[in-house]
Amino acid sequence: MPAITLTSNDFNQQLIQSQTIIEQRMAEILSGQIQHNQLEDALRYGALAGGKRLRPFLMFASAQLFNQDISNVLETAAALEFIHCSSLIHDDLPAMDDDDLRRGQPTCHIQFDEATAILVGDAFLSLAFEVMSQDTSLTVEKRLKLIHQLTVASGRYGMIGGQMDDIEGEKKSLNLEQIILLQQKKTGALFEYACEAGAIIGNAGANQQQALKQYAKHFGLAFQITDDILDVTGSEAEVGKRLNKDQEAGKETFISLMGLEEAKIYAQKTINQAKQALEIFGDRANILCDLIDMLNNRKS
Ligand code: GRG
Repeated sequence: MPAITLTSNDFNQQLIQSQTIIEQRMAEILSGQIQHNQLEDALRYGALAGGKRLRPFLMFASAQLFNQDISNVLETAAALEFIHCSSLIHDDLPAMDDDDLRRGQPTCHIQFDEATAILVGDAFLSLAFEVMSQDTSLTVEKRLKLIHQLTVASGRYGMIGGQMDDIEGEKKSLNLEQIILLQQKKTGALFEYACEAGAIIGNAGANQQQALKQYAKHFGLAFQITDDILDVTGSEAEVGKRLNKDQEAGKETFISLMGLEEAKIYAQKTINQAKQALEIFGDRANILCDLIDMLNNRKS
């Protein structure tokens, strides 16, 4: 695979460049299937219809700290994004959040049907590990470690476990500590994996790995707080819909627990802690600092 680097010094340009690189690779992987049937159409629909591609960007930026070319992490980043896509498709199902729209488009089960959406989510999960197991640019040891860590991050100890905690949380009232733990599993685990994978591929030392882990933990928390803030400060139509949904489900959020103003302060404090964790990397970590700053100003 030819060398690929993020070339622009402008952060927004780098983000766009990274989105283009990952989407091209995901499209290539999906076009490798020659049959055109409903599953294939739905896979492309679920993977290639927008999204900020934050997790691949985190992985690229982490790997670049260790002078790794993006081509070395591209397959792992695509696999992670496929798992993220699978989680969104399953999360939108009637048995879960029961959403009709995702990124402004009909959700997978609305566009196709429920059975197809379940199978698409399952297929993305398998595809992720198919892609990683075939990544011959990495040693077998690294591949196995990356695959193992992704099973942990996405499975019962991570994202899926967090989703279950979230569903069970609807029946009881959770405190701040419990909400943080739940979100760390449900949403944070994949962000943490993105940074961890960059460090594994880049042969990071123990203190560098630890620094990135701390950054990623704070990134996940800041992401969730700002997501909750967005629910009450975003466009009116979306706000009404999302707030009612959370209220109906009886879910606690950072806003319900601490109020909007406190949540904003907490988000900023978390962002600052994330940046402090990266101090050992000096200016080389600017791109990761810019990314977490972006969370405060995001519109989606
Ligand atoms: C995949 C087997 C399998 C199970 C899925 C449904 C589920 C188990 C987990 C839900 C996990 C989930 C949806 C967490 C929420 C994460 C979140 C806030 C997603 C939004 O992330 P963004 O903003 O999305 O990065 P975009 O649209 O930019 O990609």
